[in-house]
Formats: sequence, C-alpha cells, structure tokens
Amino acid sequence: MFKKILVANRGEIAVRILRACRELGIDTVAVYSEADRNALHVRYADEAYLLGPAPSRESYLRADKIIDIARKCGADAIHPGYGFLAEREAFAAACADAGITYIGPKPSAIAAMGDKMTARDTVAAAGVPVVPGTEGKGAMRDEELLALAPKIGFPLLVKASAGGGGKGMREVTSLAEMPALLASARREAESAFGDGNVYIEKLVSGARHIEIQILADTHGNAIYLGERDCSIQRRHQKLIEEAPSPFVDEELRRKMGEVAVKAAQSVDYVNAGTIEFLVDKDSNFFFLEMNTRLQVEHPVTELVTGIDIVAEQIRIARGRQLSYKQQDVVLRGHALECRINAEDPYNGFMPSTGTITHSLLPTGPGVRVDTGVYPGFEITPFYDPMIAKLIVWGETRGQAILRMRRALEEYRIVGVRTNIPFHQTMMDSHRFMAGQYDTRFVEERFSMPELEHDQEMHYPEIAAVFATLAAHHEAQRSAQFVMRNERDASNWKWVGRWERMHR
Ligand code: MV4
Repeated sequence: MFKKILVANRGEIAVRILRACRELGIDTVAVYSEADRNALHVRYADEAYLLGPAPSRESYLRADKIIDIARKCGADAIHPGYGFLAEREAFAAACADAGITYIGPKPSAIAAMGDKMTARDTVAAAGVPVVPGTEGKGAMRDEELLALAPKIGFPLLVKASAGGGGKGMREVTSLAEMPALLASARREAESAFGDGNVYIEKLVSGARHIEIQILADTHGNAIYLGERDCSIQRRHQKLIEEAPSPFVDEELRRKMGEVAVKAAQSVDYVNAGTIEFLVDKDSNFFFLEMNTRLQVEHPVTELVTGIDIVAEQIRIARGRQLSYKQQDVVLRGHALECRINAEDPYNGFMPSTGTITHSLLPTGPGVRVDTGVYPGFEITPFYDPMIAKLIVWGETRGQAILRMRRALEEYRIVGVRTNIPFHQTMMDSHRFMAGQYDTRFVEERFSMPELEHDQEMHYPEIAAVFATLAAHHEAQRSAQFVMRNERDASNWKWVGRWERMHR
C-alpha cells in the first residue's frame, strides 16, 4: 500500500479522503490556503503545508506547488477530490512525471471525457445511446449546424464542447432564432473555456438526471454500483441526491449499468467515475457526460452498497484488483443526501458568510454528516458555499425521508444562514415524497417571483415596506414560501399508501 497520501483539496471532501487514509493506515498530508489555516482538514492530517493566499488560483489550483510539496514530504500519491485540480489532464500527467501516483483515471481518459463533443462521439461509436444530434461529425461551422438543425428537429439545445454544467447552453425553438443563439453560445463558451466549439442535440424535456457510479481497476475489471437520482437541482447546482432512484427498476438499472461500463471502457477508464444520463418519461436513457472524478454525492451510493468508494479508489491506484465482483454489489435500503449550503433560501439563495458560532450535528441511527466546518470556523466567499452534506439511510424511501426530516430538525448552525429550511420544505413536499419530480421541479415550485423580479419595481418605498414584511414573514419558517397545504401531519399516511401501491 501507499505510505503517504497528499490530499489536494479542502473542506468536507478533504476530510472524507483523510478518513479513508486513516482507516487504511496511510499517513496523510494536507495543503491549505491562508483562509484555511484553521480548517478541519488541516487539523485532521498528519502534516499540513501552506500553499498561498485565499484565492484558488493562488492556492488550491497551484499544481506546481502541490507536486513540489508531495515530492519534498515523500508522498507516494495525490488524491485530487472534486473541483480544483480534479479532471485536469495536465495535473494528472504532471503527477506521473514527478513519479507520484494520481488517484484517478489516466490523463488520456480525462481528456477524452473533458471535451463533451469528443466524449459523445466516442461513446456513441461504442454503442452507447446519445440524444440525436450532431454526433460523429466533429466540430461544425454555423452554416453546417443550420443546415442540419431542421433534420434533427426543434426544440433543440446548443451545447458547448468544452462545457458541462449548463455553461454555454442555449435552447432553440426555431431556425429563425438559431443564428443569434449560436453566436451567443459560442461567445459564452469562448470567454468561459477559451473554446467556442458547439454541437447540437434534440431537447429532451421533462427528463430526470440519473447517473451511474462505476469502478474500474488496472486489470480490466469494471463494475457499476447502481444509480443516483440527482434531478433535484437549481441552476445546475444539485441540492438533493438519492439512491436508488424512485424511477429506476431492476431491469433499467442493469441496462444503464452495462451501458455505463461500456462507456467507461471506450476510453480505457481506470478508477472511480460517473456516467450521467438523461432519462425520459418512457425510460429511454441517453448519455450526457462522464465525470472523471470522485463526486460530491458518492456517499448515497456508499450507504446502499456498503462499499467505501474512496478506499476502493486508493486500492485501484495502488494496482490492486477490485474488492467486488458485479454479483457482490447488492443494493439495500434507500439513501438521501441534502447539500447544506451557507446561503439564504429566502433571499434568492445568496451566499452567506461569517463565523459559525455554534453548531449541533444530527447523529443517531442511519445518519451521516460529512463536513469540513466546526464552531469558530469562518465561512469566506472564496470557495464553494457547501459546508456539509447530511446523508441518511433507511430501510425504505419513506423511512429515509422521515429520518432526513428528523435529522434536519436536529441540525443547528448559528452564525451563517443555511438552506436547511429549503430541505425541510422539500421533505414535506408530496411530489418529492412520491418521487414525482424532474430537473425542473425546484425552479417550478420554489421560485420566489416577488424577490427575483425586483427590477420591475416602480415604487421603491412601497416595495421596501413590502419587502420588510415579506422577509419577516418568510424568516419565520420554511413552509411559507411554498404550498402551505403541503405541511400536513397526514403526509405519512400518504407515503404509506404510496409505498404499498408500489410494492
Ligand atoms: C439536456 C437536457 C435536455 N435535452 N440535453 C444541463 C447541464 C448539462 N450537463 C446537460 N444539461 C441538460 N442537457 C438534452 N438533449 C437538459 C439538461 C438539463 C439538466 C440536465 C441534468 C440536470 C439538470 C438539468 C437542468 C436543466 C437542463
């Protein structure tokens, strides 16, 4: 095994990875920015080194410094976590050049999946279903895209090759508006990624976002660990994830799992990875993209499979065989994850900063909290607002929801505002309970037009009085800003009925 691993990340995921190392008896090295001198990951690790000032590009993105530290302190391997240097081909290659094992896929696989158009072409050639569009044609000029669009049919989506996560994406409903939308998509992609290439796909509406976790070792073994439903998101930020998906049955799981393994094998994938699919109302599924890293939401898969994904990543990187064969992967029960963000759900989900003065973590049966913060720690605007993940397991989906409600109620965070009231409202929602949601759910049901369209206000004094009243009213409790009738003790009768119906 490795003797020492450097974790090139911060926050909850750095702590998660350090914990896996500790259990495996591997020494650990943390790196940190000036804003993170007192961070939990720094305290948890055996050694810690300062990278530089708070901004990511001067700290957590300094690949050169990180590799230098790893070399000097004798680390055998680097785990990138998610974000920052994860999914950077050049970083994975630089680790290898320095004789340090990168805990993740090969640079070639990161590159092949990093360009979304290339990824689509590659997996489509391997027989993986993709949404009908421009696959197999490579980069196209506007004239070619305009000529092809009517054959694909409207509505369609223009997507950035270098994109992912919705950046540079445009919905097109007619040929007439397409030239302008192509131009603005290219402009946005060029400025965000330095690559203005785009491709088009038919729009799949009312779809769910379901992803498959895979593991592949260096000996040619590859398995899938079932799916996660990540449809509860807002502006491409996931908020709640669950496993298994209430929408997926045995047969669909097996089909999607086998296709996911095929997609991974098409780029010679090694280590943990995730294949994202769109799944329409008729259970047709289409490859969206592959994430070549450990994901935020990996714990829900860990809770229903009993597999420690980070420990497997480390074993795979060391050259071991997978600890599990496909038939060893058995799903048990149901897991939910709520991302706890330092943001104000009553004020357009604005980031909230400050020092956490008090916090009380939920515990007890079936509850897991992955967090990187503690009382006394200051939340700064430099990094992601996610401060914790609250993950629960239950024998059934209904039990998991009840447990999540209980845990959310126990959770106390003082000093910053959090989205806990949003999650409480979700756990009370009949549509969520019934599993009847798609990727539009949050925007449809949780929009607050009176707060989001303030540019239309013509009477600032009246607006100010109303805003004050509304803020006071809404601060009282979560339920006020959505469907009052959904807060009802008989919800649980309803869940029971729904579960009996679906047995
Ligand atoms: C789509 C789609 C519908 N049809 N592609 C958004 C981010 C990027 N990863 C892909 N995305 C989508 N691609 C076709 N052909 C709808 C989305 C989409 C979405 C996907 C997953 C999770 C949330 C989403 C929210 C809005 C749109």
